[in-house]
Amino acid sequence: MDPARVRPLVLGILNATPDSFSDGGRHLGLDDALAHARRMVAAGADVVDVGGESTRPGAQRVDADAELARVLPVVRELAAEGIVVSVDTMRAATAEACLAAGARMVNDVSGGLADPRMAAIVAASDADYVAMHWRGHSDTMATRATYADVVGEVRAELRARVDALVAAGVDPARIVLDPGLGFAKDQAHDWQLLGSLDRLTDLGHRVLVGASRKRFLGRLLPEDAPVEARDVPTAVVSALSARAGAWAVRVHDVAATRAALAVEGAWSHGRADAERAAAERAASDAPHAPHAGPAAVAGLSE
Ligand code: PMM
Repeated sequence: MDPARVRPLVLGILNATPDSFSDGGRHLGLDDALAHARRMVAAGADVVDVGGESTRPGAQRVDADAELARVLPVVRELAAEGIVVSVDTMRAATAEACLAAGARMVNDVSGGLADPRMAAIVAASDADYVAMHWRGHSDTMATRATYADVVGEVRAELRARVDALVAAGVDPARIVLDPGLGFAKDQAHDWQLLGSLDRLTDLGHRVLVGASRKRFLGRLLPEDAPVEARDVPTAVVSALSARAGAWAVRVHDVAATRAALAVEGAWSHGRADAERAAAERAASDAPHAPHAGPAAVAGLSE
């Protein structure tokens, strides 16, 4: 890992939904949503990811007008304030309207599969596009969590999405890949994907990790732990994702993830500094060291 690398970007989650599993729709009102977004930016979010449709397991779809009415005013206002905004939507029309209102990134949990117009809308913009691994809508995704080799299959299915998006005119440099933790995956699948993140980064695209407050983290905690208790494991996943080469993490608790990323960054720098100091010591010692040519190296001389 390159110690000089920049830390992953932090996307702060703004769910403008009444039924989101993790913030219970507390950010439904426009003023509340804006205030929460500003707090996340103050805590260190690089991007605010605004979504108007819950994708929690079993969730029903909201209609397109309702989704747009939830997200568009939030996107417009935050973008006008100079905040970098991503819109979390599977709908091309919502993406298009939000891009026109100033969103700079489209975060599509379906990777372009839910709406055949999505690729063309993204291709016509200069926005980044997150293509998440997805096998179907939330009401049926649990039944699709069947894999012989989850890492290989997710990798292949993401690669197929990249091929389709590029064929539709999307610049490959703007595509970000996401393993889709919890989407048609059980907890063992989620951990295998996290433990093999290098198999996704080696596809040559930036990788985003969305683990925040998900069920597989809850399983590590006492049964009665509140959902906010998942913020510590989320922050640890953020730090480990940084080490594994993730470009961005998508989280609810921005401050906790920024702290965890600071620890990981300082740790990496500490290691690099120690290695540099050791190399400098070796170099300055070298002229005084006894000659150790090949013949003098024990066991290698004839
Ligand atoms: N997870 C959720 C929603 N959007 N987007 C991306 N790119 N990756 C994810 O893992 C992801 C997502 C579901 O979680 P939420 O209800 O807390 O937003």
